[in-house]
Amino acid sequence: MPQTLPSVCALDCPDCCSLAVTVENGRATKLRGDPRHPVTRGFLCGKVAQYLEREYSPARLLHPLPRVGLKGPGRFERVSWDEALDAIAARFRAIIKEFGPEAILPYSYAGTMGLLNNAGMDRRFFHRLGASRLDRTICSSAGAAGLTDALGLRYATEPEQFRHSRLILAWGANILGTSVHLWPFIMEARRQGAKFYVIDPRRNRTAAAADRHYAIQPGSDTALALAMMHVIIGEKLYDADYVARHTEGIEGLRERVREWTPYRAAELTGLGAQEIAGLAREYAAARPAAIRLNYGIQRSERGAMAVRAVALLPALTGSWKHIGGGLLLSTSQAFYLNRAGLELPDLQRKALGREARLINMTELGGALNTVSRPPVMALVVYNSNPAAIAPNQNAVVSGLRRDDLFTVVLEQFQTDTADYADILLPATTFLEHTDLYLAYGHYYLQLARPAVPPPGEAKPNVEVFRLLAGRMGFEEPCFRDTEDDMIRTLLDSPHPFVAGITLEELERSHSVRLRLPDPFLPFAEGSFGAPDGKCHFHAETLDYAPPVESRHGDASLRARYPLELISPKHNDALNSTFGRRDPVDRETAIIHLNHADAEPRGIRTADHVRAFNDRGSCLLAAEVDDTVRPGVACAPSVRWPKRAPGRRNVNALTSERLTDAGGGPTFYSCLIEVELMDRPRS
Ligand SMILES: Nc1nc2c(c(=O)[nH]1)N[C@H]1C(S)=C(S)[C@@H](COP(=O)(O)OP(=O)(O)OC[C@H]3O[C@@H](n4cnc5c(=O)[nH]c(N)nc54)[C@H](O)[C@@H]3O)O[C@H]1N2
Ligand SMILES: Nc1nc2c(c(=O)[nH]1)N[C@H]1C(S)=C(S)[C@@H](COP(=O)(O)OP(=O)(O)OC[C@H]3O[C@@H](n4cnc5c(=O)[nH]c(N)nc54)[C@H](O)[C@@H]3O)O[C@H]1N2
Ligand code: SF4
Ligand SMILES: [Mo]
Repeated sequence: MPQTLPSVCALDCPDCCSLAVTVENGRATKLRGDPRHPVTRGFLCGKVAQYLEREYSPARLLHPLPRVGLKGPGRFERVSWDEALDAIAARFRAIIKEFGPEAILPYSYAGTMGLLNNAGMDRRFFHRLGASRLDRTICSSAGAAGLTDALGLRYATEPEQFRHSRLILAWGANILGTSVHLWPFIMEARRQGAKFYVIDPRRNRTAAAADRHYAIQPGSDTALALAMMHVIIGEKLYDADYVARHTEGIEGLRERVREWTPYRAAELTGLGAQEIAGLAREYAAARPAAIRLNYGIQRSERGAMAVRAVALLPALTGSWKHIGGGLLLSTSQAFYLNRAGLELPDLQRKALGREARLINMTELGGALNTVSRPPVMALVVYNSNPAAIAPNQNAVVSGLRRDDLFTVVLEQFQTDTADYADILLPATTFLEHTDLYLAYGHYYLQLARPAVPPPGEAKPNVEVFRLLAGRMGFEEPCFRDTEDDMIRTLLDSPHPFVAGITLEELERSHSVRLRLPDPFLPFAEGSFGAPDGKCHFHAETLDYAPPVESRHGDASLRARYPLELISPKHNDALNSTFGRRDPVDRETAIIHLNHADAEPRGIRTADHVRAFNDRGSCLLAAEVDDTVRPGVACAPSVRWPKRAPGRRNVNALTSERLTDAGGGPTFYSCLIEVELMDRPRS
């Protein structure tokens, strides 16, 4: 008899869907979105609707595999778990003896969003070891810094409320590609007459479906936001009552934005001055107006400032007062779980007598190649594929190739990173292990139990680090915690948003709304994060300068590399997770160009081109389709480098330069040149 079991999509996606898995004879045969979940609403995105192909792929890793031969070609031979774990522990001991524990570096991100397998037993293990800590900046840290600066708290408008909006701005947010469960709410609003505008350098799937597309130049959003404030304040379109009661510094802001005329912003953004003024007026007049800000705008050099500037707009218009107003970037901060209890950072003191050093994951290339004290001598990679996704790929790969670097990789598939492993360990998928999930695009906490058994000898990250702790002789009881113990620890939090949510309740309901008022209007009455509860404009630090790598940046660099490259997410990919799929591979091998740039270079659609700058190069197929404006190029990400000729993807072009705050990557501030390589015969 087929059974239907609940689960949760663990991918790094704001929607964190609730799943219904049909299981027959221990095998999953169908995956659907749970119709009862208020955000999932019974459907899945295209990539996960086909997840069972990945789940049962013959390419899944099944056994522990030490490498044979050189790093890179990826040849491995099977051993037992005992042999593999003993070998890792022995090597760790030798490295600790010679270099100290900080020579060991974990490298992980959000291959799974499940809290236990993302930041559970692994954190305990590395803290107890005294390993270097990883600053997990690769995605959202600039945006988090900017949002905190603006609001003091990272709360957001609930997705369900977008159905009540009259004007919705998708600002650096490819909703139809990267958070599709917001779309039905937007459609509902539009059916009732709402307008939907997109602010994005390329005409993506979402822009193509919008009422209007503002094709802004990359990295210039702060200029647009400042000019919108110029109009809103100058024409007295702001909510004077809300501003007086719940904000601080309007006079300073008025002064600050006086010089930010739409004409000035027009030059920097590539938009028309009238267009900018019109957008500001419409935004201020619409009640309610909601902004879906996503992480696209903060992957540029001053990305934190850009998020901050945009996030001040709803405070100015008082839009937080309305159901369907405000702004949605991330909801994750509201999940006040006992993360310290899960991760046990105090174990570092036991190992080192202090906090371990912190290494920024965006600078992995630098960390592996520069002499530091101690040098990084061991790398443990899980939930991530740095050989594909980290910037400055040539540096990353030359680091991974180091003979004296001991690399352990926990993976489901043989990624590029896995090819450089000394020991490759088979990992379970979210359908195969227990985990607890918060979300960054809604306010539901969810529990998933294994729906199917793991293939071969694959193990959850939790189990691998538990076993390694045993091998290292760690005797603290926390290393014997079960998954349920860890979930109970997480739920042991006094915060009113989660107080009283129990494992038993989660077991019954699978998905539990945080204890929030319904509707949740986080800043309707102020209650911003500052001690006085106000939104502080502190305009003296609010300003715009173009990224060094942009058309208004370093002129001599631009003379050599005249195109601004963005490499946003592909609609049917999830970073590099689906890089094995042929259609994804084909479409992440494309660079979109404007005619005005392609023609003088003799480039036509389908031509093979080389994209290059001082950091490296990669080979791509041109698509001359004017989805970007002149001077901009767009290469959807993230391809598996080993599927590309020359084994490089666009991250061979991106730099390790960090954002203005938060230590984030600047993937979308990247100047390149493109040249014709050859024309495939048709
Ligand atoms: N299909 C799919 N879904 C995903 C992912 C995926 O790879 N594929 N990845 C997941 C992850 S890890 C994340 S972090 C989220 C990210 O979700 P998003 O933030 O929505 O994704 P991005 O593609 O980074 O950026 C969104 C849009 O910002 C635009 N953009 C780039 N530079 C600028 C700029 O300077 N200004 C403005 N206004 N817009 C700009 C891009 O063209 C893109 O259309 O999506 C998640 N969901
Ligand atoms: N050029 C460019 N580069 C980018 C971006 C971009 O927009 N452009 N986006 C950046 C962003 S926003 C992000 S978040 C990063 C994402 O970078 P990563 O976090 O590295 O994400 P993925 O490429 O999806 O790789 C996740 C890996 O984890 C594995 N995995 C999944 N579940 C588990 C598990 O339970 N256990 C173990 N051991 N492994 C598991 C998957 O098989 C997959 O190979 O990429 C960044 N890189
Ligand atoms: S990737 Fe996102 S939209 Fe797709 S199923 Fe998972 S959570 Fe839902
Ligand atoms: Mo991300």
